[in-house]
Amino acid sequence: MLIKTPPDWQILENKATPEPVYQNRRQLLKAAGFFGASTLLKAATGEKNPYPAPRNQEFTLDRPITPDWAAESYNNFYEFNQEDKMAVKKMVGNFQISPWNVEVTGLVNKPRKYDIDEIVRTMPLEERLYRHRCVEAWAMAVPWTGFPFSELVKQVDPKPEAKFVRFVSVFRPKEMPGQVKYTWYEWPYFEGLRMDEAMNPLTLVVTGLYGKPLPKQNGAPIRVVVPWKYGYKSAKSIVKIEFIAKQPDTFWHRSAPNEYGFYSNVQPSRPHPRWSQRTEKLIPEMERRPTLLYNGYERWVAGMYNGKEY
Ligand SMILES: Nc1nc2c(c(=O)[nH]1)N[C@H]1C(S)=C(S)[C@@H](COP(=O)(O)O)O[C@H]1N2
Ligand SMILES: [Mo]
Repeated sequence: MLIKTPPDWQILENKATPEPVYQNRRQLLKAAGFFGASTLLKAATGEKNPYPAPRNQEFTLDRPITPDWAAESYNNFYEFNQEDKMAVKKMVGNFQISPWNVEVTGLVNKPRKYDIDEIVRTMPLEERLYRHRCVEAWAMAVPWTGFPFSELVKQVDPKPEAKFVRFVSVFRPKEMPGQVKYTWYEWPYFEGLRMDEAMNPLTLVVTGLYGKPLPKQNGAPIRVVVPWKYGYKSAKSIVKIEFIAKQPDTFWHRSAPNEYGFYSNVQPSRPHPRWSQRTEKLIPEMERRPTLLYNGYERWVAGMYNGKEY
């Protein structure tokens, strides 16, 4: 039997509620006192739903918010698929995100293991509108929910020798087909930041997107977001955070040293061997715009650099 299915973009486009409509509807429902049974139960037991978190008004955009259906169906997540960004969402079904622990270790006085539920319950969650820029030149602008990485750093109390932070994504070959299929990569995915970059107020630990828990394809249940750097610096589905003395290697630098440096700050005048970085394309329409230095976050981050980092 031949069943003709329309391409995904089409389906999603038709079914999608535009973001402003969705927001208004939520507000109306709230005002009318509409709360689901689970919300009531949680209220009765003293457990509150942290989503949506209050929006931090410091972060505004120079472009429209990307529709949720686009940000949640056009993904780079090589643990699942590297050929087809729209396939990731369909391949995450077996990926188990609960229970989930994050180990914070290395050169710290108070190493600890966090349970994801504890993080969501106890950390100061806020919503931030951030631009996101992939090195492949596609870009989006989305409301992440999370908390400054510096809040976590405070709790573990790094030793003076800690100069870098290393993030390690989960290794689950039974649930992540890309970790089996793409044998030439060094799994699990790993990334890193210099200590001052990690402590920068922009560096966010993210657990939510569009006022809801992070979808699996976007790096559930917990990822980091570093908005002034190319997207690959923002590791998904993190299980380990290590404080170390020496600059760590990274997944992409290891796989193609001439293409990916450690810093990877968004820099329109420095072309990547395969992608000129002069302009970018906003998903889903793919309209072109000029790339902004440090992805538009110069005010927050330029002081950390002398312009030679790559
Ligand atoms: N573990 C892991 N983290 C990852 C990736 C990945 O393949 N694996 N891709 C990176 C890249 S290249 C980008 S652009 C962003 C994409 O995030 P998004 O799918 O939520 O837009 O995740 C980054 N984090
Ligand atoms: Mo990317």
